[in-house]
Amino acid sequence: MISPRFSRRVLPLLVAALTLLLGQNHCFAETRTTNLWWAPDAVTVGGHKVDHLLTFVFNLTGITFIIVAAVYAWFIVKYRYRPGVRAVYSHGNDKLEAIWTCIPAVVFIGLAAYSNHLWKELRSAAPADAIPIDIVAHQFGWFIRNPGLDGKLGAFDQKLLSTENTFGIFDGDPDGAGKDDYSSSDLIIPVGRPVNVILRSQDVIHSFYIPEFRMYQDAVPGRKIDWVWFTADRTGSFQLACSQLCGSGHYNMKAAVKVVTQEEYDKIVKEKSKEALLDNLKKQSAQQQHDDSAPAAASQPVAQR
Ligand SMILES: [Cu+2]
Repeated sequence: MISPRFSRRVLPLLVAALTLLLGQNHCFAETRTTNLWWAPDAVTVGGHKVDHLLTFVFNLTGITFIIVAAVYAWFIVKYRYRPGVRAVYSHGNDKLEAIWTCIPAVVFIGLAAYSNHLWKELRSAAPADAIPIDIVAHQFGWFIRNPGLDGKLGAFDQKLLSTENTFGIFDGDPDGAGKDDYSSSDLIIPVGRPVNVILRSQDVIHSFYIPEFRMYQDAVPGRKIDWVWFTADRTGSFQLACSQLCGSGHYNMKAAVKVVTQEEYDKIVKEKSKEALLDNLKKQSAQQQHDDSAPAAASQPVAQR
C-alpha cells in the first residue's frame, strides 16, 4: 500500500529524476568502460603520465594507511587493560621519531620533485609540428577555428575579439595564412599528432575540460593561453565541457571531440579548406564589384545634374 506522503512528495521527485535521466540523449561521448569510482580511461600521452603519478600516490597512501591502521590495532590489543598489569610510562624513542619523520619527508620531497617535473613537461611549449587550433569560449559555447592545408592560422589578436569578429582576426588577413582556415562546431583532431589549443574567452572565465585528455585549463578574458597541447593516442569520441560555472547556460556549454585517423583528418582538412578558399574568393569578388560600382554610382548623379 503506497502511503499518501510517498505519492505526494517522493513520487513526483522520482518521476522528475527519471525524466531527466531518460532525457540525457545529448551526449557526444562514447560510453565509458570504467566504473564511476575511477576516472575514465586516459587517451593522451600526457594523460597516461598523470594517471601513473595518481596511481602511484594512491597506492603509496593506501599501503601506508593499512600499515598504520594495523599497528594501531596491534597496540590496542597488546596494551589493553588486564587486571594486575601496571601501565608503563614511555618518554618515546628519539631514534624512531627521527626515522618516521625523515622517511615521509623524503617521500614527499620526491613526490613534489616528480610532480613538478611532470607539470613542466606537460606545460612546456608545444612541439613545432603541433596543429594549432584556435578556441574561443563564449556564453555558452565554443568557437573553433582550424588551420587549412597550410597548417597555419590567420593572424589574430584577443584585443580584436567582438561579437562580429569572433576570432579577433586582423583586418585583411595580412600574412594570408587565414584564407583556408575554417571554423567547426566539433573539435576534430588526428590521432598521434600533437595539437596546440589556443584558448581565449569572449566574455567571462570559462574552462576547457576533456576528462579523457586529463586536460583542464581556464580561458580568461583578455588573455591568450597558448600552452595547452596534447597528443591523443587512440581514435574515439569524447566531450569538451566547460568546467567553470559561467552563467545560466553553463550546463549546456559543450562540444564534441573526435579523434580520427590521419587519413580521415587529411580528407576533412582538404574539403573544408577548399570550401573556405572558395568562400573567400566569392567575398573578394563581391567586394571588388562593390568597390568598382561605388565610384560610378557616386559620379552618376553629378553627371545628371
Ligand atoms: Cu563556460
